Amino acid sequence: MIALTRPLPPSIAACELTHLQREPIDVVRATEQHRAYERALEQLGCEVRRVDAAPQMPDSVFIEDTCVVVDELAVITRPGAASRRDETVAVERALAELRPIARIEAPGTLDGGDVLRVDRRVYVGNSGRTNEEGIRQLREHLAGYDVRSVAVRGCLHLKSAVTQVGERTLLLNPEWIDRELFADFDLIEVAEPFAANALLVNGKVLFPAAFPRTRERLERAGIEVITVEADEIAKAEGALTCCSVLVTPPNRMPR
Ligand code: CIR
Repeated sequence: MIALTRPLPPSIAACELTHLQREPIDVVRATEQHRAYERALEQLGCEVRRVDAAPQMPDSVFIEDTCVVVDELAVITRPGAASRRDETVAVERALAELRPIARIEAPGTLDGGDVLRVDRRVYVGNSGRTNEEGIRQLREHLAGYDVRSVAVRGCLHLKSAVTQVGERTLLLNPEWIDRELFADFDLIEVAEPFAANALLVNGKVLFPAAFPRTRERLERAGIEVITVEADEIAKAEGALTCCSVLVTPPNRMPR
């Protein structure tokens, strides 16, 4: 598995914030946490490829929002926050080596953080960042996938509220998303509000050290959990999935 990441920019203090109060961000500590995250991805079997740094783009470390990658193609998004739209240029360049490219065009908006794919099913959060037109365009690009628009409330992105933690298991915060939407999955509910964003990599789950009670629930369900410190990055309203894009190398894909 290839993990695309992007260096943490020194301008991160000027990031977009929607549900959080602005707090000072220690860039040195945030950078250390980001490096530890990249090391954890390597330990989980990923080849980490860093997209060119964008020091003047405060949210550029949150690379997940700039694209949606499936086996067949990569869809370059049009992020909902206007301040983030230029982030896609370098990501598109990196992805062009790995997949055919499609794009979300105006007036559509879509953030990758709103897209949860499990096999051929794709849930897309109709959030403050992603609009119906963005979802319609994504559905057109993802022919053969079952693309479902879902409402999220009280959080930034769909994947703030629900992520995949096992083949048929999702971790979810029922305050922010309806459980009933995922009735055909096994569900684990968070024990801490911001704990629903976990990153499943090669059968193991990367998870923030800040949420031990939710971690315990995952482990009780037989899930192998690797923790990383991510509290400094969390002050920019970013979680773990946001900091990478996982891409199956073209030569390892089923034909
Ligand atoms: C933003 O508001 O766009 C950034 N400060 C945080 C983005 C986090 N991305 C994600 O959850 N996928």
